[in-house]
Amino acid sequence: MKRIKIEKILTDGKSMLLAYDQGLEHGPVDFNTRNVDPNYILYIAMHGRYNGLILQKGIAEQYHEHYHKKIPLIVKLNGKSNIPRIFPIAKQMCSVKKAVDLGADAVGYTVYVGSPLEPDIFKEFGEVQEEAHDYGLPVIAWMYPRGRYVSNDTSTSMLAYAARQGLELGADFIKIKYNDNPEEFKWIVRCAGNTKVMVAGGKKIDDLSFFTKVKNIMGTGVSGLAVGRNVWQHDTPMKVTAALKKIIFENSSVENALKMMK
Ligand code: FBP
Repeated sequence: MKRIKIEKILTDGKSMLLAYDQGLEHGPVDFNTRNVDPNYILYIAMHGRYNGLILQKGIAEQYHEHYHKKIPLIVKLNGKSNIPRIFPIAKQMCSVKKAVDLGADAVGYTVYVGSPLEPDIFKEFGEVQEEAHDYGLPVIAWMYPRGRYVSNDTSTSMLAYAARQGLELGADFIKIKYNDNPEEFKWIVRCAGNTKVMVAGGKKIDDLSFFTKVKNIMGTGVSGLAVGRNVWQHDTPMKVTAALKKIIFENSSVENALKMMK
């Protein structure tokens, strides 16, 4: 079996990734005149020394010369927009080979847990996972419960099932949403077994709430955070980045993180 190079997106077993695939998922509604420019995000990712930047193929290609070899790259292989209200499914749009050509250090794929199209999603994810592993590339699975059979996408039982599916499907990392309950989240992390858990940032919230959330999350045994809007929608993204790093990698307190924002 080929060795999977997970260390490329980890620092001492922990990780902080910057996600910038929202333009496809949500449209430009998340952006302002600064963060609509991919160069602004590349600056934050590189100068903030993130463990990786998550991009769709288009931005990865168009801005390649600006970031190549300066920041680990995670290429998202599937995605969807929020315009058609169809069954939740995001088909593969970028091949693993293309991601390798772009210099990817890992690939990402969204699995809509509970979707009526789950069998097709599992099949495609299985192919992507095997191909990526043939190249030694780690696979990050966005395990997002969604669709008419999912009544609560952040309940502990649903997230625990999603985490377990990530392990069973062969993801090296899963990216999941938080249930706002650190004690119960520990069970979710246990369900993921040796698959490492990263938590999604979510909608932009105030500094105290966000740092408290991250501090609580880091106490549950996760590997880290894959954050987007709470960093690049912030007025001072480099300060948030520095404060987040203190919490994630140095176990710093929320109070210390807040002081760094002054
Ligand atoms: P945020 O930190 O901005 O929430 O990004 C996390 C993320 O998983 C993105 O990678 C993705 O574009 C988005 O959330 C999808 O969110 P949803 O499917 O809930 O709209």
